[in-house]
Amino acid sequence: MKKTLILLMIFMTTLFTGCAEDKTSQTEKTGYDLEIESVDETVAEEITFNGKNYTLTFDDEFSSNKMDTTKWRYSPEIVRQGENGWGGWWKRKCSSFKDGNYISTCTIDDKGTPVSGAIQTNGKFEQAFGLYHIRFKVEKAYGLWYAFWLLCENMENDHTGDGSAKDGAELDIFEIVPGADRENNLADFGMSVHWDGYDKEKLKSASDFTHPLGDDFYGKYHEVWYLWNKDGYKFYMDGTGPENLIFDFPAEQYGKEACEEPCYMILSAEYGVWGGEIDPKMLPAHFYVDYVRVYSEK
Ligand SMILES: [Ca+2]
Ligand SMILES: [Ca+2]
Repeated sequence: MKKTLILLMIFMTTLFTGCAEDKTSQTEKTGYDLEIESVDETVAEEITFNGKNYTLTFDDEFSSNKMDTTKWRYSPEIVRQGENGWGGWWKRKCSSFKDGNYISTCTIDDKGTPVSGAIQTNGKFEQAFGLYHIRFKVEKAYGLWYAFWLLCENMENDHTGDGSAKDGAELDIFEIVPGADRENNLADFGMSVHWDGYDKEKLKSASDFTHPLGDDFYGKYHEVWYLWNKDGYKFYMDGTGPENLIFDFPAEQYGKEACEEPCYMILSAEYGVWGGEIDPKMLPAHFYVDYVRVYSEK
């Protein structure tokens, strides 16, 4: 009886505060180790990655309990619902900075709207090419997807539709969609390139979603290295050896030529049909980011 009351109180608290954190209810619900980890290390200004030298150009270890506004801004608070229910329900209150992590909280607010946090670096940090290194973990939840992506400002502009990504692209470093294949209990997990602008007549896209994720992926930190150069885009996970190269997009196959325009970074969670039907019992769910480090080839 007492336990029921406590759980009810926790539920009420969550219901009325929208994005409030509650470790107790989360741990009971998901069984994950919800300890937030932050590696506390000195970040080298110069590194070598697969035989090439790189210089650090951006680093956020998220070590203060607030957003570093010299690096990030909140993504616009929009309810964006396009065809097929695709969209983002980004709310500032669903972004938090705690225990050395950025946290995007995905939940249903007190009006019944699915909401999530997103931050981005436009106007603060934009770079063409480079090595992007992130340490993160996510929780299993249906109805949504988590993403780390790069976007050129000019994707919204009119493009010639020349078939080349050289003049701007959206580079989705990863998207994780826990509810995409509920029948087999697998998450869609992949990398994409979109180019020639968002005009439907001209937009071109290429993706690789051949590496679905099982339950062992959730609740644990993973590291990704994304290498973008004139040859194309390479994605390494949990190591940087050849065996860790999960997605390899040669430029000639994925946009004819590699994007040469500067892009800004976005950390986000979104809802849409791709994620399957929302299961409120799986919310709140979180996207934790321990750090984002970006390098430029010397
Ligand atoms: Ca950290
Ligand atoms: Ca183009």
